[in-house]
Amino acid sequence: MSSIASRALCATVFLLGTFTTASALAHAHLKQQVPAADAQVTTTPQALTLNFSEGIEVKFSGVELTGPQQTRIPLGSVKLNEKDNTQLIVPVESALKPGEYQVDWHVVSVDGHKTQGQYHFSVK
Ligand SMILES: [Cu+2]
Repeated sequence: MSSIASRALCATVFLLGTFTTASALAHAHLKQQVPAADAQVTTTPQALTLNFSEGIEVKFSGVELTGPQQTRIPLGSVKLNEKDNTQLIVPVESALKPGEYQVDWHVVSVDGHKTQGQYHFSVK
């Protein structure tokens, strides 16, 4: 489906939703990420990359990384790929120790809808 068509569908769903019950069709869902969900990496990634199903409003979006012992890992500021507004890039600015990491993301898509989620990866 083209993005114009899906945006139109999304707006339609939104309008219908105001008369019936809220619906979550066609918002920005996380499609793919690097490091991948549940992946095990051997080196610190330079950045977390998150690809969504719709364009993202970067001002209203954020990503948090939590490491072993619930340590909050400092990240650089969230950017959009200049050529692809569905891709968020978050620099990782310090070396990651071995262990389990959790990524929490929240975004607002270009149609103004909020979505959020989380996934894990590990560092060997
Ligand atoms: Cu939407």
